[in-house]
Amino acid sequence: MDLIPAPVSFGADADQFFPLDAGTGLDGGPGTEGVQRWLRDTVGAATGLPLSSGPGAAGIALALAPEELEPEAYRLRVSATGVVLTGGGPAGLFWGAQTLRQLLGAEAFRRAPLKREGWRLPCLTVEDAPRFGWRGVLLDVSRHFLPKADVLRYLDLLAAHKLNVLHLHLTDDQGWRVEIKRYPKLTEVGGWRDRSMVGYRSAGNRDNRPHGGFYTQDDLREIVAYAAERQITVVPEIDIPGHAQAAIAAYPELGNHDVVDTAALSTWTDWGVNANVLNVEDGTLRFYENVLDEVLEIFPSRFVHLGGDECPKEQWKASPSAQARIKEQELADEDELQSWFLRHFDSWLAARGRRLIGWDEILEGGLAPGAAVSSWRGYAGGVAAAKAGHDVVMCPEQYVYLDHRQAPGDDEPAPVGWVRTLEDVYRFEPLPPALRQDPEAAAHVIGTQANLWTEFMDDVREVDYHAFPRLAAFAEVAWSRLPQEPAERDWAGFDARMAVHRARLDALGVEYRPEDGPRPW
Ligand code: TNX
Repeated sequence: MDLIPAPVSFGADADQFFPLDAGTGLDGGPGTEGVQRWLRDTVGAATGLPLSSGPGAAGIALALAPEELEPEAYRLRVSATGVVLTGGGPAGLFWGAQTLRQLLGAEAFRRAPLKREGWRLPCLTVEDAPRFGWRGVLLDVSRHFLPKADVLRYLDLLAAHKLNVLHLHLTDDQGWRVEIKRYPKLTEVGGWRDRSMVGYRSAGNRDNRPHGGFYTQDDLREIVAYAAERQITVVPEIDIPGHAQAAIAAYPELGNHDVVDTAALSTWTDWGVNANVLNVEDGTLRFYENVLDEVLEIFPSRFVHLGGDECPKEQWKASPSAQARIKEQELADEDELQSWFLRHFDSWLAARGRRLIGWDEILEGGLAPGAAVSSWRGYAGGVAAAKAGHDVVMCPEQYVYLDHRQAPGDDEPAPVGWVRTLEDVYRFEPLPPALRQDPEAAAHVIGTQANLWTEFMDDVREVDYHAFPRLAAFAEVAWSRLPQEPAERDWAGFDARMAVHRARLDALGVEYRPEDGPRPW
């Protein structure tokens, strides 16, 4: 039936169908209301059928069976006389509803009906459950701001692919995107810059137009609530101690003012790794605790991402206050200083019932005790962390960096040279051989993630082009039970299903990379 991601098991009765019409209703007990609402709002809108709920409504029965199924698992039975969708929890039920929509055909992905008759579901039984609990996508809303409406639309796109974590990269050198009431200059100053670099790490070539924007706390609460209705957790990232020039531009006292004139800095207009990192003074620790106080109020996510990537240590080497901290804490070097800094926030978060996750550089100088790791520079960091008993999200840039080109050729819009094709993503295996041979360590791989950095994507059309169709392949890697040996994967079979899936994306209005790309626009 061309489902993406492929379900665990699937059995169809050929040429038998359940017809949906104006009389088809939804029937379900407590805990199924959210999925009923979603079905009515989306499938109802696309089909023009009322799909009314309530006593006497019949046709599509929704049920929860927590004693029988895992929370994210579901079973979908369609017979000629009715549909029964059972979820282990509301999440499983919701993922089952996504499958149901795919079974109705691409037209069910529109927002208004082209026809009101002839809707039918094929008779079948699907049993399904995800491989990984963390099936994430990073959206970098810092390098280029993505307006709220686009983020909400992305949550719908993630849900349609059974992806359940949106990692929002909210701060970086080039922009601070989260309103912090106590420190308004973070968005007033750090939310804006006067131009962007156009090439890849090639200073000098600028577009000479301003960029910026930020989300109010209410915007973010809305995003979190909209995500929760779709069984998606929003993980906020506040990147420290590197990738922080926007914050330093707003509050120069956060930078290494004893070695550079931080008051002269502005929100960065270049891409790459930036030398202007946070200082390690008490005032900076307090500042970020206050920031995180507000962040925790907005985001209920258990994990809070604190970055930790690409923090050059030159300024700390020169800074008397950083050196004093190294002495005071009896640290060996600047790597240990970064580790000390993150450990502080690891225990600060732990005291508030949260957990720190950071990029794999946080392994250098020693991993904070409760920290989880996003392994981006290949698998090695993730393997080391998992073997040491830390949780890991595998997101190696060699496979799942969606800012890398989708095909060779200088006419591809992403100036980043590496090529990660749809097939490369499909053949990505989150568990490398070193972990497949070590089940105890492998159990610490809580999931996988695709990362979309937006240095070169200044609107949602660009984001669509780079995200899709690759996110469809990634979703199958994260959800389905594919052969772990990449060479054994049925790429041709997936490619054939993609032909059907592209029609779904068309109906949703996703401007994915055409098969015979690059894009014509
Ligand atoms: C590395 S991945 C970065 C990002 C860039 C990305 C570009 C990571 C933790 N750091 O800051 O946007 O490469 O591909």
